Amino acid sequence: MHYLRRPGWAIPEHEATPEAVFMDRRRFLKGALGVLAGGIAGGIPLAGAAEKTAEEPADRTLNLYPAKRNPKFTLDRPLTQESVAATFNNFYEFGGTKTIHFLAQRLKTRPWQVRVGGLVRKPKVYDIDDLIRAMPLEERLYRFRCVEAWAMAVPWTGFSLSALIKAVEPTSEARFVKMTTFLDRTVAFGQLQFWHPWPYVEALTLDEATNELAILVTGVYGKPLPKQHGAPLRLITPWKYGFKSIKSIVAIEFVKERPKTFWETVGPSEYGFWANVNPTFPHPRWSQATERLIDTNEVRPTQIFNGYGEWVAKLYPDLTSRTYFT
Ligand SMILES: Nc1nc2c(c(=O)[nH]1)N[C@H]1C(S)=C(S)[C@@H](COP(=O)(O)O)O[C@H]1N2
Ligand SMILES: [Mo]
Repeated sequence: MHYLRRPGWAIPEHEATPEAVFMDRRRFLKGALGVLAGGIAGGIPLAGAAEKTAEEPADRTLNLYPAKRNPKFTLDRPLTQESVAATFNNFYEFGGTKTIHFLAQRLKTRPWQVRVGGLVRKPKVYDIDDLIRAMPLEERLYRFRCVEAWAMAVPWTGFSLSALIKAVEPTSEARFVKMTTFLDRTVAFGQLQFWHPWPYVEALTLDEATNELAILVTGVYGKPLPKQHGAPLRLITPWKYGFKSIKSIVAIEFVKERPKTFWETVGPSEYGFWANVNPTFPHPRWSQATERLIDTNEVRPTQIFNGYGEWVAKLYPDLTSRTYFT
């Protein structure tokens, strides 16, 4: 999902052109200038950003890691090297390349609130640490598959999304769960790209959201989640392409109508709502038959539902329908 000039255009990582890199640098400069201008207008010295980070309150969940591993979820491949997973990321808020881990450190993840509302009986604004402490944390080894045909295997720490859903009691009208990422252009320079539909939004049907596999993730490799992985709270739906796994969530809303998601707005024929992994339905511009492991470069055949059909195939009665797999 790299961009050329026009919105809605994306190319896989292995086809990235020098132009894409150039555009990225330009965006970065634009972002830096924006922050500079903001700093001057506000009379804030440029060191302000660094001072802000230093003020970040303590994370009150540190003693919860490492969480107990759930033995039910096993892998068919080695875990991805932690250092590779932490330095090869997609987080467009911080830029369109894979190396945004240093820029993501600008995000302040404490204090942090998550607003849970919409069609529920018990809406609530959670402080992130209260939420994490109230939920049953566990570790799960999951495969992860990006629509760009790279893959990894990671020990996530988190809790089942259904535990939170139960706590807020959706009404019978609720059919979709909509999730939204933070919006702060002074921190995330990528959000200065006015042609993108910020903030990042994702959604699941209520059936998908209450499936056992869907988890809200707060940590990885036995530690709290690094910012580039979407701290302090991100979704993981391992049977779907990675773009569904929305990062740094600030709102979870129960709605009646299917929400329009960020990538669906950018390119509906390339990054659709369902986005279930399937080797037999190619992306319009590349094959999905195989995937490349990001640390070893090993190429493996892609599995339908990323190998999680046992849990989720029942949610999609028509397996021949391309709709479910774009
Ligand atoms: N808010 C937000 N969430 C996001 C993205 C993003 O750009 N912004 N990228 C998605 C994509 S395309 C992928 S593959 C995964 C990458 O997760 P990782 O960097 O932790 O491996 O995050 C997903 N969640
Ligand atoms: Mo992705």
